[in-house]
Amino acid sequence: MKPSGVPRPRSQFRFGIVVSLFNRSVTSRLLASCLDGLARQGVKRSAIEVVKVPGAFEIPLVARTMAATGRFDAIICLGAVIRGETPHFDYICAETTRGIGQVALETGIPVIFGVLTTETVSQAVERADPSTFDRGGAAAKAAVQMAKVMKRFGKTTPPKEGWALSRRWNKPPSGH
Ligand code: INI
Repeated sequence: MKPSGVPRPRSQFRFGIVVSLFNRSVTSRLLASCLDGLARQGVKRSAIEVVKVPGAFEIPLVARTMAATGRFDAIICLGAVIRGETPHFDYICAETTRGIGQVALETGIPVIFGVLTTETVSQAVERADPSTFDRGGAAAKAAVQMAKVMKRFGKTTPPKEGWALSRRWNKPPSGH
């Protein structure tokens, strides 16, 4: 066991965070605890880029754009979709979930799903609260874990279609 008080080694990983502003009182908590979680794992603030978007529906496009830069080892998506009186909730949830999953598969970059989908505001607040469910902190942990997992495989062969999006796969082999 490491003696307490010994600082963790600095992480070399870089992370992109896309956070939606809709239900901002909840998403700002998610963002704060996610940044906290990354810091606790040795990630410098300068290794994190945060981009804000209007709502959860806009997250996948920005996540894909960030992933395609090749600058990040993982992208973390944070948002809060809370059921209202209309079926809007179901459409937003379905599109956001599908889009976020698609970004990871298309680019080969891990994309973390930190979007809350709840019935009520109080459920969302509880999930964002670092002293209870701490979904922001959990997203940070998952991002570091996935960055490590994918590093094990190095640069893998991209499929014929799909990963062409990512600059990471488009770099010429070294020596060329
Ligand atoms: N966006 C959210 O992030 N959460 C919600 O709960 C929500 N609701 O309920 O409507 C929501 N809607 C906005 C949507 O994500 C888009 O920003 C908007 O439709 C513009 O494209």
